[in-house]
Amino acid sequence: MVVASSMMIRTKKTKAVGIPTIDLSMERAELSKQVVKACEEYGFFKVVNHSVGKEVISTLEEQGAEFFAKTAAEKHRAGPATPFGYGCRNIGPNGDMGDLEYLLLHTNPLNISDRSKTISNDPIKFSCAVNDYIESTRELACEILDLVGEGLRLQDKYSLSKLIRDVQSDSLLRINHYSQMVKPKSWDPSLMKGNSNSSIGFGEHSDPQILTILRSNNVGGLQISTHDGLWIPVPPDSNEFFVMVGDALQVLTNGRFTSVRHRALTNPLKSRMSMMYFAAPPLNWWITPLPKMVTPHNPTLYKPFTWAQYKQAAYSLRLGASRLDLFKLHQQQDSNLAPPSP
Ligand code: GA4
Repeated sequence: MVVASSMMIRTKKTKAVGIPTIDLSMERAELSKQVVKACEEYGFFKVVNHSVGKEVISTLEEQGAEFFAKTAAEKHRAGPATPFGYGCRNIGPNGDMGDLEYLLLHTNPLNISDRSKTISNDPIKFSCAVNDYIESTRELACEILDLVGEGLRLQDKYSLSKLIRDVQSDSLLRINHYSQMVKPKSWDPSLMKGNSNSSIGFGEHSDPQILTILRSNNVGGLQISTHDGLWIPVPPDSNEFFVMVGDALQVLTNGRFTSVRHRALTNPLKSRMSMMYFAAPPLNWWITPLPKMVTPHNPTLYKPFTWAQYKQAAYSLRLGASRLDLFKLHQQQDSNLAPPSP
């Protein structure tokens, strides 16, 4: 079974509301409060005044653009993505498709230097660009997790960032490229209304990890879903980063934060490139609600599981599945969790 790929979007309800924007230079106590509030209300926010260097961003963007400008045959030398390497249209192992091509990399420097040989004609330049970007976005993720630790008044405010600082961390980097659509000869831009010429670039899902740090060029396409199921288009901002709560952070906070469901639509006129750092713990680490988040009034909602077990569940299901339901203590029946059809 295959999910819609070039399907035109007759979108359900969308809503024009402000995306929470958090200025990282503000006073610490207020800052940690705002971070917690945004994680609770949207599971999503934009950060400004971050400390990631402009050059670190532009160097990786150039390397990505250089790769995606290659011929299909050259790009396929870096694939197929199983799950790492170059992928085109296929997302994951269960038949999900999207109008995109991508590079998916493990953040371990040895894996990067190995992969770079099939990705770039100058593998050292490519791996340096990737490693610098990972280092900077990991720091940003740690800073945000420490703010969460402060805002939630955890006994050890570093307990969340420790999960992703470990050298064995299973964090990933993804670069997605959504080409502008090829128009029929008779295509007339004046006929275009709203999103009617867009297709699904990357279908609706939540990220399994703890936190995602996303940056894109100045082309729109990302949409997030609010808790009440409305789609909000996210105005692009190439200088700033967007932060998303992942499934693992939902569990660590015992459901106080909810992972944000999101999707990407293609733009009929411009190509979009996005880069995501997915912050994850080592494979054998346990994901279980933090002690502070469990009280007699708020008993634990999830069974304990290792990150490896959660990944295995994620890869056995479709992209859009509510995979956390499998780990809830009081499970509800959900047709969305059926194993993929053969
Ligand atoms: C979604 C978030 C990340 O992009 C990703 C994706 C992964 C993949 O593309 O290989 C998954 C998807 C993501 C969730 C469910 C599984 C795994 C495709 C898929 C169907 C790299 C990740 O970690 O999970």
